[in-house]
Amino acid sequence: MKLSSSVFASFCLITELLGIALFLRGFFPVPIKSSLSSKSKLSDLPAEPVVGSNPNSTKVPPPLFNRVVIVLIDALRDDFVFGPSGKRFMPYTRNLVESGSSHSFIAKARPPTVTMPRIKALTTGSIPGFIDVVLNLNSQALLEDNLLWQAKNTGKRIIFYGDDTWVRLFPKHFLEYDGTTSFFVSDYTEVDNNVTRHLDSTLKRDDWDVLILHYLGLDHIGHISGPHSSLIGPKLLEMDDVMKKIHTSVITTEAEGTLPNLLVLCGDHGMSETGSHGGSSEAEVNTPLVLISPAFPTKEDMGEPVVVEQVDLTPTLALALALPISQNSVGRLIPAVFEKASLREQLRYLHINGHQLSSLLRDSNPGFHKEDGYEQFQMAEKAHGSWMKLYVEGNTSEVLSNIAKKVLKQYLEALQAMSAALSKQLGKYDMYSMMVGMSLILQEMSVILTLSALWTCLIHSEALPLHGALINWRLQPGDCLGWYRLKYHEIVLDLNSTWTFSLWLLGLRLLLWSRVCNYHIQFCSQVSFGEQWTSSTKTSCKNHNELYFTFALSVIT
Ligand SMILES: *[C@@H]1O[C@H](CO)[C@@H](O)[C@H](O)[C@H]1NC(C)=O
Ligand SMILES: *[C@@H]1O[C@H](CO)[C@@H](O)[C@H](O)[C@H]1NC(C)=O
Ligand SMILES: *[C@@H]1O[C@H](CO)[C@@H](O)[C@H](O)[C@H]1NC(C)=O
Ligand SMILES: CC(=O)N[C@H]1CO[C@H](CO)[C@@H](O)[C@@H]1O
Repeated sequence: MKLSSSVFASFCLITELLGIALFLRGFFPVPIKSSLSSKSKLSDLPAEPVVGSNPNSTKVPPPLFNRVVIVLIDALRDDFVFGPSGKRFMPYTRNLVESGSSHSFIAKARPPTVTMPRIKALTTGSIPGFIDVVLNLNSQALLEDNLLWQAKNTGKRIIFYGDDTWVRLFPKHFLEYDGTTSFFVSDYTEVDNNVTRHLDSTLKRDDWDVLILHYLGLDHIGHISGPHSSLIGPKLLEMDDVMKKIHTSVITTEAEGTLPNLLVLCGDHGMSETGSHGGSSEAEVNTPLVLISPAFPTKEDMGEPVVVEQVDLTPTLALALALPISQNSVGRLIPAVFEKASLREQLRYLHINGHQLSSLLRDSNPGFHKEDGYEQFQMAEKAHGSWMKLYVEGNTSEVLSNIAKKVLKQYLEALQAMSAALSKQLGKYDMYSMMVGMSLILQEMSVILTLSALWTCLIHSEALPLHGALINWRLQPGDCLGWYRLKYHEIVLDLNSTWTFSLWLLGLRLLLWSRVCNYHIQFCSQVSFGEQWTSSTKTSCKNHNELYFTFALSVIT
């Protein structure tokens, strides 16, 4: 059979690309998507469950806050606020955390701990996959249902100053914006001054509802000289000043008759001991989350901050502003924020969040019936209905509030289980397409190798050593179709026929691949997504932030 070499070459190329594509499809978890194509609407909300009577409410409870200011400090690690450096360099904020009307949390960011996927996580409530690391530098408008879209859709006016990634993700959402470029890592002054210079005038205006600030300077200092650099202190002091400025003008001075305002301090990801980020070590994953508002009770002492997921902020803010929760959000609301609402409203918040999570679970997991959380939610919803019946009947006894507390607990457990099931699913790999993809590549490699070996020895036997040079072996051609002698230092391998030779090369590649894959699959599934944070994986992963990239490279080469 005669095969033109260009046809053959294109055939090889197509197979290789197909193989790589299949493999990558399996490796990057398919994002969980709701089956509804459009965005969440208030009118889609389920009615409040009431046994017997006809429910007449489908609304979210009224908003808890009037204006919201979100201060996002890039690479703000939890100890920069809650640790000793927080005490030294962020005294004003620390005072609010310890004895102000505030709630403090450690928000766990999921790897990859890189800015763009984190912004997506904070706004959509879903967990972006590894593919987002690749797209980090090339972010495009975010089309998925998200908090900012929902806010804008209900007429909220949003102002943004800071990292221009936001401007690229949300090109039409802001009433006013000023994007700073994160391109020059050596600049840690101007990036922040460009944000702060707008503060004085913006804080005096009353034509906005949501103000988002994204400060990049701290992250840049981390990249330049690490978390123990002498530049960190002054930067944190500067950030503390910003917090003070906002707190005194927006939070403590409120107009009579309006709802209280909310100030949110958070980080997108942390910073490792070397000042980098991207991986899944504790220092990179733990970010502080401080919610400050006169609506919250005053603290007696700080205590240990509760651990929440970063994505929990999304449904919390949505419900607190009376917006629908974004469709693909896997977060669950933070109960502390809703403590002051009436029992009926608290139950309603949990019901809405549970309904959203259970719809997402139903759409993304064919075995959703068997999930514990799903069943728990159904039961809680029923109990909620019975409670509402008593409530509507005007029962005000102690029994009523006791039942409500039980239902609250049931809901919270259901939310936790459903959120965990969804997050786990995001971490699953499609082993089948990975295998098919890999074997396609390998088969194609073996064809090329065999043919090239044949070609080499039949036609150009002088080119034979080249083949060996690739893998650092010295090759001595004997009888061409007969045997090869491979020599590597003292080891001599006699290989009979080109076929055995190709197989041998193939084996080498297979070994390499399986080692890389095995390592990465274990690494990623346990550390990035799994719930089991054993101490051994923790230590073994500390220094492997760059593994995601190595892996992508090894797939492609
Ligand atoms: C429904 O509306 C009626 C009249 O407006 C009110 O009395 C009743 O409490 C409402 N039911 C619920 C469940 O809110
Ligand atoms: C800061 O603002 C100035 C003036 O608008 C602009 O020229 C400069 O590029 C900005 N710096 C950064 C880092 O975005
Ligand atoms: C309230 O409901 C409880 C439980 O069903 C019942 O025992 C109690 O008598 C009711 N109280 C009133 C005032 O209706
Ligand atoms: C290792 C081995 O089996 N070598 C054999 C390869 O084939 C040649 C001739 O075809 C034999 O002489 C070798 O002994």
